[in-house]
Amino acid sequence: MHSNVDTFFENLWEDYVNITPSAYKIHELLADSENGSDIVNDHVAFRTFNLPKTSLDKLAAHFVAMGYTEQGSYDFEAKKLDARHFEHPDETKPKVFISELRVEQMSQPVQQIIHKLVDQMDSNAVENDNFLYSGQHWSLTKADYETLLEESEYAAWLAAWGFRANHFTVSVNFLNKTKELTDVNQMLKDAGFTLNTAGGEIKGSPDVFLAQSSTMADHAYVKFETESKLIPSCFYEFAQRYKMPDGKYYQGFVAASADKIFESTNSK
Ligand code: OOG
Ligand code: NI
Repeated sequence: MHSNVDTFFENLWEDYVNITPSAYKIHELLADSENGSDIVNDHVAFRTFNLPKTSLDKLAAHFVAMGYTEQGSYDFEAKKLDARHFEHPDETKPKVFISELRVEQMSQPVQQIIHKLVDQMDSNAVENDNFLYSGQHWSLTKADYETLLEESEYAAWLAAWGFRANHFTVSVNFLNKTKELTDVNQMLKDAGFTLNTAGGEIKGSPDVFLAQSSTMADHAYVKFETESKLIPSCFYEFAQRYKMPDGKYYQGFVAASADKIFESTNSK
C-alpha cells in the first residue's frame, strides 16, 4: 500500500498521460504557468468488476491506507454500476470516485468472459503498491472485447485498459485564467477538443452545486491476443463546484451527471 499521497498521484498521472496525450495540451491550455499557477485536480476515477479479486472495497483500501474516508454512494441502474466517493482530510488532495460493474447482472456470455479475464489475475494482485496504475492483468481477444462492447461499454473499456485512472479532473474553481466552466469549454473547443455532449455539454448546474464537462476520450492502441487496435482510452473532466446554503462547497458527486460522464469513453 502507498503511504505517500503525492507520489501515488504522480505515478497515476504518468500512467494516464501515456495513453492520454491530450492531457498535456489541456494543462498547457488551462494552467497559468507564467504566473506560477498549476492545475488542481478535483478528483480521479477508477472502474472495476465487483468480483472478490477486484472489488471496489479492495481498490478503496489503497485510499483508506492513505487517509481517505468514504463520503458518498451512487447507483447507476441502467449501466448496472455501483459507485462510491472518497475524500482526504487535506482538501487540496484529489477526491476519488470508484465504480464497479455488477457482473452478476450481465448476460451469461459476458459473465463468462469477465470471469475468464479475472481468473488470470494473481489472487493478491489487488494489494500491490502499483495496482491502481497496473493496467491489464489478462490477455483479451478482439472477439471477446467486441462481445463486451455490445452489452456494456464499461466492461469493454475495463477489459481493454484494466486498472488505472480513467480520468483526471481539472478543478475550475482553482484556475487563474477563468473560474467559469462555460469559458473552459469554449477554450477547449477553440483548441480543437471534442466535448462529450451526452446530456448536454454541461452536466449539472448551480442547483445541484456541481457542473461538469469532459472531453471525449483519446484513442490509443490496445494489444489483443493477435493484433493491436485503436480504441478509446481516457478522457479529461472539468468540474466547477458551488457553495451550499451553509457556505461550504459541495464535495459530492451527482448521479444523473456521472451517468453521462461515463459515456466519455464511447466510440461515438
Ligand atoms: C466515472 C464517471 C463519473 C463523475 O465525475 O461524475 C464521474 C467514469 O467514467 O468511470 O467521473
Ligand atoms: Ni469524474
